[in-house]
Amino acid sequence: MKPLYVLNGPNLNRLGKREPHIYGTTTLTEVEAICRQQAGDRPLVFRQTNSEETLIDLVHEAIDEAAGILINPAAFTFTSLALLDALKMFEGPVVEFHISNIHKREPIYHRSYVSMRADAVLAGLGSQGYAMGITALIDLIEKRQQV
Ligand code: DHK
Repeated sequence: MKPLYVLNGPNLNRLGKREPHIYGTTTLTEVEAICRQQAGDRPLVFRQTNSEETLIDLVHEAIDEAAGILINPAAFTFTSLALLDALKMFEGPVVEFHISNIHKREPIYHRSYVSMRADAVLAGLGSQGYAMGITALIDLIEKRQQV
C-alpha cells in the first residue's frame, strides 16, 4: 500500500508557540500524531521544511511514492509557482490544508497557487482539522480506486 504524504511548509515547525491566537497551541509533533492516528494502518510520511527547494523535492518524491498528498504549504501557498508546477506532475489526489481560514485574513492570504491543482481545500478548522484532511484524502484515493 502506497503511503499518504503529509507535507508542511515554512514556520510550521514553530506551531504551539507561533501566534497561538491564529494557529492555536498544538505542536507539530502533536499534529503528526493526529495524522498517524487518523491514518490507522495506512503508511504515512510526515515532513516539514522551511525551504522551498526541499518542499519541491518532497513533492517529487511523492510523485513516485505516494497514494495522495495532504499539504499545508503555509506562506509558499501564495508565492510559489514552482510548487504549483511540481504538484501538477502528481497524478494522485491533493488536499490543500490551512489551520487558519486564509480567506478571513489579510488579502495577501487570499490567492492560492496551490488551489489551482488541489482537488480539495480545508481551512479554518485548527490543527485538529488535519484529521479531517487525512479522512478526505483517503476518501479521494478510494473513490479513484473504484473507478
Ligand atoms: C500557515 C501559514 O504559515 C500562513 O502563511 C498561511 C497557514 C496560513 C495556515 O493557516 O496553516 O497563510
